[in-house]
Amino acid sequence: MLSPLRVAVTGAAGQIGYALLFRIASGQMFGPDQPVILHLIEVPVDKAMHALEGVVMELEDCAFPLLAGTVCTSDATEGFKEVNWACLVGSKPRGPGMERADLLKDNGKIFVGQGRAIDEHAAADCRVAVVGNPANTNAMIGAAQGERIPAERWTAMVRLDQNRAVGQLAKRAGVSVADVTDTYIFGNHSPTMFPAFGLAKIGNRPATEVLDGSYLQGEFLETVGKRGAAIIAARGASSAASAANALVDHVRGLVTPGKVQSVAVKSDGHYGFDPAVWAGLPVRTTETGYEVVEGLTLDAFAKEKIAATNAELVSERETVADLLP
Ligand code: NAX
Repeated sequence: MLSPLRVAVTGAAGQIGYALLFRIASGQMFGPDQPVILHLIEVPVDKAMHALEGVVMELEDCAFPLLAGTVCTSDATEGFKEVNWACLVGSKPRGPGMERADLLKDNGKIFVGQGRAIDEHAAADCRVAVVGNPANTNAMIGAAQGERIPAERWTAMVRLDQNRAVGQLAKRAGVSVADVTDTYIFGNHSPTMFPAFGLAKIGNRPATEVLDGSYLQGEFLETVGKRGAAIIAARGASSAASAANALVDHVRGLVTPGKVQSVAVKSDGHYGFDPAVWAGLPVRTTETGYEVVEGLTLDAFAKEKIAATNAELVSERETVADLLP
């Protein structure tokens, strides 16, 4: 029997948390033989902590054989103590009339505190997956607080955008999602992100041969870029099950050597991104970590889109400059 992994989830009583925890506890994130201890972290507000008690009751009622324990807390030191993975889902939603700069700064402060707590208290092998928005910049802020945990262990989630792109391409081409490959997201998790359809393949053929260029440059990009808003308009609440599913894919991919997927990581200048920003890039998992897939050919249209999403990431970095050491 493997010894349990400690997995922290912030925002554990939120929508995504509710769709996520049961999948981690059932073994879908770390595999069918890997026990887990869940560290459930919420804000120190009675309503949230009370809701969390209910979630823990439901976890108990699932009698998951792999769930070796739960820790419920609003204290970051206790929450991140000895964790091997930290899934940072919780963040402050944008309120009415709130400027984007204020949202960046308010959430940035959360990630300063959590970045420090992870660096001080997590296990030496800790890896971090940021979901809470603005996810790329939050990951950059969290990583910047660290002295012990290397910055490349901080990732942010763009896998939902990748899954959305794959779903749209398959639907349009009338094929199974399994026939759509090489679909990568470049840049920010925001409407500026670029699903690089020029690299995608459908049934082993370039997507650009299978589907119309005007669809790919127009409706496809618009649908994927605005999917989150479309779900809010239809459901009255933001994506939760698909976001939790994407996080399971993101982490599962990062612990499975040889997997290639879109992950927001410190760009180090790949594909023309500013070296200091966290950008969605195609990433291959290795035995010890991951490497950015290099050498993919991008056309002038793709380069223009990447320059635009890079500019947004650079401007987010400038907005939160006072939170960076
Ligand atoms: P909810 O508002 O349902 O839940 C968020 C939870 O986080 C709340 O229970 C809140 O009390 C808690 N929380 C807030 N600050 C916290 C802190 N400092 N420590 C611990 N817990 C804290 O939101 P939900 O729908 O679950 O979405 C969570 C985040 O995911 C949002 O920021 C959202 O924008 C982001 N998303 C990111 C996606 C991505 O692809 N990267 C897609 C889905 C989602 O929109």
